[in-house]
Amino acid sequence: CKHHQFLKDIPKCEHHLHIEGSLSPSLLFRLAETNKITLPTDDLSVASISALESRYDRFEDLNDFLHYYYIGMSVLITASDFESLAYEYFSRAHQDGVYHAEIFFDPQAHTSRGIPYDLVVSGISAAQRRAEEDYGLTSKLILCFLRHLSASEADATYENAVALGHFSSGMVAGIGLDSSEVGFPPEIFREVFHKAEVAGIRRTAHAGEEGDSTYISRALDICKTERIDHGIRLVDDGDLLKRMAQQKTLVTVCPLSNVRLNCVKNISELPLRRFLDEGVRFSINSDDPAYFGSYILDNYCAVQKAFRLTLKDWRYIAEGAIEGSWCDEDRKNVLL
Ligand code: ES4
Ligand code: ZN
Repeated sequence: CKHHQFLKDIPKCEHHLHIEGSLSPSLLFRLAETNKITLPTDDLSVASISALESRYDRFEDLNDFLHYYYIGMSVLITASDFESLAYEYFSRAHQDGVYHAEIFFDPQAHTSRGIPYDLVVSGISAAQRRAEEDYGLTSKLILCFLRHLSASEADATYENAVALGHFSSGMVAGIGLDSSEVGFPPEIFREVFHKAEVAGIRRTAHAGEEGDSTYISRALDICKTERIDHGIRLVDDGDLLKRMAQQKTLVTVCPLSNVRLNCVKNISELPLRRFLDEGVRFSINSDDPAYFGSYILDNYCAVQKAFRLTLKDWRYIAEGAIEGSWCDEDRKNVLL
């Protein structure tokens, strides 16, 4: 776009990125071959990169996407596979001007197919260390619970991470909640979120992507989340919007994801102007870049094209993203 270089040069923090959603079709087919994984022929008989990309171009909604997302990640077997996946993401993010990334991972999507939890974390951690050495890109890991699974399965996943010392060591910085939203409200997971709060562990949840604004208020009030992922339905509750502005709760918006999954028809329908005017802090993110065909800078460009923001607006967005990050104050001061 016309402002490409300006937008590229903005020091970015990414807060809403599913590492499994950065599995490119080329890495997917490469790992399927090395690991001798037979992909289900009815869905992934689209055995070419371009055929798969064109299927990805036609997601109907969140669940239609998730179907492909869970099949895709079945090629991830070894710690080195997870390291390749994450390092590929960090390299691309670095090119787009990302200085700090807080990335989600879905342990239950791996343990349920026999891949040990600590193998997943050790692979991703290795990539995190290399990205910091090679690019100076700092990162945090956020463990997400799959909301279509039970509260007790979430609890077992949480306790396993606690037992391995992953939260106390900082190897995992926080917890999140993702997968199918409607019908799986946040309060199902109130107990595990409460435990995390008591233990001083950071908390976020996907809310108000396809679900209505009460999914947002329930995540905040019942699960005591410190952030809201997506949160685009926030505009349906003006009081809640004002409260979030006052409390500086960060909303991690994913514009092109919302278009791809038909949450909105056009980016211009997103409430970003309202957020700016009312002082709601938000960051702009890619969500599942390999599935939506767009990385973080594409999202920045799409927002600029739709909203024609000013330098002042961009400064406000960039600062909000740094201030809303879960890195320490020293790192924030370097970025600010
Ligand atoms: C997701 Cl866009 C989105 N929403 C909910 N859960 C997810 N998992 C991966 N991407
Ligand atoms: Zn997401």
